[in-house]
Amino acid sequence: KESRAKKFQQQHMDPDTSAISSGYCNQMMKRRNMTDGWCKPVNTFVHEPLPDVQAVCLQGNVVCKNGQPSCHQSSSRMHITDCRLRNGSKYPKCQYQTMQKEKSIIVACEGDPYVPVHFDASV
Ligand code: U5P
Repeated sequence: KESRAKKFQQQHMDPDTSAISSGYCNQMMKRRNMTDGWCKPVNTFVHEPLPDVQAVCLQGNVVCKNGQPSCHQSSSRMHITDCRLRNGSKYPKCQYQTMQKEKSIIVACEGDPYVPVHFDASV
């Protein structure tokens, strides 16, 4: 079984994309297997190097949305793309809105090495 750390990378890491087009989310949500069996409603991709995102686990400790204490907020803003399922879009035709942002990210971390395993929010 795939580790939670690898799944985080599959669902949320896209360091190397230079230009984001309006079809980015439609393509990426499918390519990264988030439209299998359902349309995942919201998903964020981070366009920063993996070591920079892993380093967030050493940055400000915050409480996660679910109340767990293991979340961390990046001290710098990061380039991200939020994918949001369009109103009325129904599986299997998952249609997403693509929104580029520069925000601080909040991730949950676990393990040894202590690495991101969940994307909680951007602020
Ligand atoms: N999610 C994101 N970015 C956000 C908020 C949520 O990618 O800004 C994804 C995460 O994968 C999260 C899932 O685990 O949506 C469910 O989020 P929530 O409904 O628990 O906030």
